Amino acid sequence: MLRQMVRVRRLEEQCVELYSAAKIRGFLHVYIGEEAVAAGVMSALRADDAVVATYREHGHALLRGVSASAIMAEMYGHAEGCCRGRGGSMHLFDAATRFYGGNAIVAGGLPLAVGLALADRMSGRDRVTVCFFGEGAMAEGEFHESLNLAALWGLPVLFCCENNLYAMGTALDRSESQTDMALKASAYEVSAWAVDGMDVLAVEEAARRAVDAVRAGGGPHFLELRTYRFRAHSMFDPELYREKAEVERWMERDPIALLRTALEASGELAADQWDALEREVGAEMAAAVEFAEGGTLEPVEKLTRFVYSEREPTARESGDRAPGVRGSR
Ligand SMILES: Cc1ncc(C[n+]2csc(CCOP(=O)(O)OP(=O)(O)O)c2C)c(N)n1
Ligand SMILES: [Mg+2]
Repeated sequence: MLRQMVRVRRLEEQCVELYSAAKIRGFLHVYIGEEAVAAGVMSALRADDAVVATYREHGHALLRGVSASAIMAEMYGHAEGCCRGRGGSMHLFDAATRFYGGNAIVAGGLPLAVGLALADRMSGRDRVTVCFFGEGAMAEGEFHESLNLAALWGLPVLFCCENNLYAMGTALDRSESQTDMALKASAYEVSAWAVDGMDVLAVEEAARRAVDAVRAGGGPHFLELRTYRFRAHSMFDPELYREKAEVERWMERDPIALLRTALEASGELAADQWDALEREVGAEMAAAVEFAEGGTLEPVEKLTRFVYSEREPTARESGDRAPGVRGSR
């Protein structure tokens, strides 16, 4: 898990640098400081589970198994990226790892997760769908609709609220009357509890417990991961809404430093092992940048490709539709 968190940190530090060099354009929201959440939760999942995330999702994609190279090429808008350059930073997507985005709409991923879980339930599969979202999403109608239906129908979803205390420049206690997110979720008869989101071991343990309960048919569960973003909301944020001292206080609980220190103290991480880890991750990210640099742009005439599915409808899909309507075209 230490390695996983370092991979996410180094990937995003690289992205910030490339953004400043105008190699990456558009919006860019980094997860720096919050890595323990994705690392802990992902380690509790099976390969056939599904993951839905937000626009702050580079780390989730990487830890789900999308390669750093495919992510970096996507950041560049190149055809070799995981969405052939059509998604960019906010819309990473990869069907092979069941990573369903990358959603730019706040709370937009929640109904998608409920739909994926409903499909699994109807098909009799014991898969779990994990949905990550910020605490800002809990002020949206979609949060309430999704929690209600998931609970009512007992669907296999794990809702993971990444509570970093701010929604862009708005502090949680200035925008929501109930600031205890787990309590708010439990209003829907969903098992919900809060976890220290800077402690990857605590996150992993809670996620494993929750995922096991969901998979065993216990219905939706909810985790409030209490965390903090060390960087600005996006690359266009002058950060006028919080004190530097507050950021520094949270940085003392950097999830990577916490685990590294604990492993060194217990003798499980020697100095040369840390150096090797840094070197290997550095090489992985350098290779990803090189891959992205060597990429190509899709020709303009192909830009509307994939707006509609190119797959032929199956007989069942054709049969299910009204006469004259052909599949998904
Ligand atoms: C429906 C909708 N409303 C507003 C926005 C603009 N917006 C983008 S990010 C954001 C803040 C969301 O905060 P939070 O859910 O806490 O996630 P965080 O960025 O802290 O990870 C807002 C309001 C949007 N993308 N979608
Ligand atoms: Mg937030």
